[in-house]
Amino acid sequence: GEMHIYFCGSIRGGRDDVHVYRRIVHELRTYGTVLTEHVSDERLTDTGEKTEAGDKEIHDRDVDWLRQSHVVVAEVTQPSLGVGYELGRAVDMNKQVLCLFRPESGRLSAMIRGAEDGRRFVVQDYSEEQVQTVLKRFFKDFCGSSSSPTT
Ligand code: 6IA
Repeated sequence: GEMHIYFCGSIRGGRDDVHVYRRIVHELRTYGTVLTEHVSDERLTDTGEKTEAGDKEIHDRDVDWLRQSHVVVAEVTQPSLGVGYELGRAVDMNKQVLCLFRPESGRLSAMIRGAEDGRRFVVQDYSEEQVQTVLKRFFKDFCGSSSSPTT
């Protein structure tokens, strides 16, 4: 069936990179259903003008989506407690994980860089122009041939 992709990006950790999230989510849609498209919604701000649900509902729904996902893709450049939490839960659920990091902005947490095992947990340094290329390689190498673009 359709591949379910859980995308993680900073919300209350800061929205500086939302344009990068948009680019990634746009590309991810060619591989399957993105369960968390709102993360790349420019109208969703870190100050919370667009709160339709309480924090417990947000948490429980997100963990549920995480459970239903086949692959987790996280943009980890902007540090976010929520993204770190989601990645920890994803590892515990034995999900296939890709972390995308733009090294120009500093050093990645040892708990993310150090979780890399070259198989289930992949950390990829990249720059914005490489989004399409790195995703293509990741889905080919780590998500099997059945998960090539469906366009
Ligand atoms: O700690 P952060 O807020 O930066 O955590 C971001 C991560 O947690 C994202 O990858 C999301 O999957 C999840 N998350 C955090 N907040 C929300 C949210 N609304 N809706 C959906 N997912 C979320 C937050 C309310 C907003 C008005 C501030």
